[in-house]
Amino acid sequence: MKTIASTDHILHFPRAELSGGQLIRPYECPERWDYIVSALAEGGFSAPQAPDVLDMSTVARVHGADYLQFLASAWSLWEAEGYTGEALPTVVPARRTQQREPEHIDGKLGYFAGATETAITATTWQAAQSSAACAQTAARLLATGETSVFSLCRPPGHHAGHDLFGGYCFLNNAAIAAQQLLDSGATRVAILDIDFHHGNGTQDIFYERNDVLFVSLHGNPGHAFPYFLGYADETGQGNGEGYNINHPMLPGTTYDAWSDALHDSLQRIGEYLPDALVVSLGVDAFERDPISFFKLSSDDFMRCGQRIGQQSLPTVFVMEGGYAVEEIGINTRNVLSGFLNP
Ligand code: 6XA
Ligand code: ZN
Repeated sequence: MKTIASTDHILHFPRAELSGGQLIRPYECPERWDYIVSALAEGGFSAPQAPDVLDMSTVARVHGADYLQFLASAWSLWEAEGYTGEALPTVVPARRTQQREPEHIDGKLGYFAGATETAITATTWQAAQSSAACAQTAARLLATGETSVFSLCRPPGHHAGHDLFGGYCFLNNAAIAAQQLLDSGATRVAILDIDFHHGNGTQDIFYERNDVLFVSLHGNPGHAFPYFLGYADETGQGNGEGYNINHPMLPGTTYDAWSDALHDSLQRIGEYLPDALVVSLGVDAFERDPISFFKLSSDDFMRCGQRIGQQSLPTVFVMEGGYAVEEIGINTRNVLSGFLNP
């Protein structure tokens, strides 16, 4: 299995995340990438390959033009205001307010914010584009004959909606991979999101479409980020009705219950007869993850990978979350190794 990764990930390294009322060093940190690269090398995986240059036309099919323009210009507008800190949203369009994009950068940040913990820095946009390029290159490789590819994306993507950033995400890498597979000839693509958090951005992007089936296993939104999407009764809309499946689960969920949801998810994916599968691969369902509440062990990630591998679908893995940093490499590798040895 090839790995696509970009050293540009280091260009996104904000100093601050707003968490528990404090500005802390972000959980989503550059060394996550290093631990994964090391664990893959130790496991005999081939060295990561750099991505091709990002083709924005695919990105523009999953994100709004106004949003892409915002991401590209946010830092210069922020600097022009004379601000010296990192760009964080402080005011959002709440209920019963206008949904119009303001002129001022503080207003724009809130308008495009899906959550307010995530900072934009001078070089965040470059890192986000290179991360998306990894997903796009992985999808192209799958379309030209590879049977599985791992896209080591950083920053992650599954909270990035059609026109929303937050939850450490800017461009939706999994959605871009799925769109690239469609653009390369696939008729139907399934996305399986096994990150602990609901993939609200991915759901948002494909909610009214039936060419992408979105299936997510995650912490119940009543108890877990992103809080405002991810319930089981969100099943899609219009053409997309029936093509969105959520499996929210409660605090303390172990592999027994979690794997029932995985089994159901893969059965539904099998019935959809997709040409390819994109896995949003977060490993924050891990029992020692600092910000999550599922109880999967490192061995469980191997079993999970095996179960996905039994589907025998051409598969792109796209890295999402996972914050038990010293164990992120082994847990990620276990999913991929399990997949290769189902
Ligand atoms: C912010 C929590 C962001 C969760 C990010 C994540 N308080 N998403 O891992 O999958
Ligand atoms: Zn997560």
